[in-house]
Amino acid sequence: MSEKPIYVTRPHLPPLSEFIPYLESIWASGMLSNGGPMHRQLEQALGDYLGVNHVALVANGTIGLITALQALRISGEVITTPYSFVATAHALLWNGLRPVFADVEPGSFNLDPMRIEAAITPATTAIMPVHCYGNPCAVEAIERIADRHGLKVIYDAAHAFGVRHRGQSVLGHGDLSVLSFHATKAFHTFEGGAIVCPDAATKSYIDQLKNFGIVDETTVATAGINGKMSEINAAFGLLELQHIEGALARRRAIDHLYRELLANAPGIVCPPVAAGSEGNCSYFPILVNEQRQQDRDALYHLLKQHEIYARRYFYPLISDLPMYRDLPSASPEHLPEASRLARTVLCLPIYPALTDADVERIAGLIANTR
Ligand code: T4K
Repeated sequence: MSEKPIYVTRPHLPPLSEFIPYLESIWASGMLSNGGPMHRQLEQALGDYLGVNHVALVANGTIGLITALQALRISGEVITTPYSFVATAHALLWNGLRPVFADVEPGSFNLDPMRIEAAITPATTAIMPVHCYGNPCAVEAIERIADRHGLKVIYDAAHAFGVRHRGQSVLGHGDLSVLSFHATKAFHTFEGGAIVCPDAATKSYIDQLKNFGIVDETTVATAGINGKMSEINAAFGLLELQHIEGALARRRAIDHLYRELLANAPGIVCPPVAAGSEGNCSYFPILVNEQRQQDRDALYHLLKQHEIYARRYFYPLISDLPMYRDLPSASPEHLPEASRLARTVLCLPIYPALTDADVERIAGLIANTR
């Protein structure tokens, strides 16, 4: 039996002593929020690290998505994926938009460009794809479709911190990309997120939107929201950024070890990241296929009996949830690939503190059962 429970993820936490000087600095400045020094420094540092020019920090990824949709004044229908975390589609409902679900491509977990194009109607104004598990979407094909039909593209890049595609940050694609810095993410600020903007004017508008629409003491230009990141979260992000290379390297080593140990496990497929891309190993999804006698759910429960809490990300599909399932695009027949993934994918634990012995035990349980 297990020595200790193993969760799908655990946040990376640097030594507490390293955070104290940041707290002292916040105490000394008396600035706790509203774009203080930590906030400004983290925006700059993230831009440098990620290789993007304009980063607007937000309180979390969900408010980032909601704000991004507001910033581009999206209306009507938005084509999106059912194979994601609920926040993707909820952000559309919170803007009074109609989600239109299109199926994902076999192999990539991401929206299928052909299905996107087939879903366009006169009411479509935008596409909201997700770089699922940090695997880049077919960004070039999506861009061509968007250009052809005059659509905006907002990437839900919640999983895509540091992901590169053809040597460049994947966050440079689309009109806006939205990151999540939730505790469960490869880079985190406890809660947090960011909107990657193409230019200074867009960032400045988003900064206004996330601060109630305030321009100055007497001017409120637009009906904004409170989507600001606090100084404490931003300070933690600055510290975390100093440790990110080590944390990502450990993730890569775990990813590599799982692939080696599961290479010959019958009925288990470890999908590779798309060719020409560098992922961030923020998730380790496996596909459990019919060559295994027991299905995905049986494996999930078997691991659970050993206090290994793998997760069925993303089951149920968003399109099967009560607030979406009556949409015409939500029918399972329309979404065969996403439905298959929701039945067969299991995300195994992956996080920097996971030891090789933990990985060997998890992989052993999978490989030695049928
Ligand atoms: N778009 C996409 C594609 C997303 O995946 C997400 C978030 C968003 C948008 C929205 O971004 P945010 O608004 O969250 O910034 C978790 C996260 O809460 C969520 O952020 C994430 N996606 C989603 C994929 O996973 P749950 O419901 O699975 O979380 P929970 O509480 O079950 O945590 C998972 C495991 O992590 C636990 O078993 C234990 C461990 N854990 C968790 C937390 C919070 C810790 O060890 N420490 C912690 O502090 O949603």
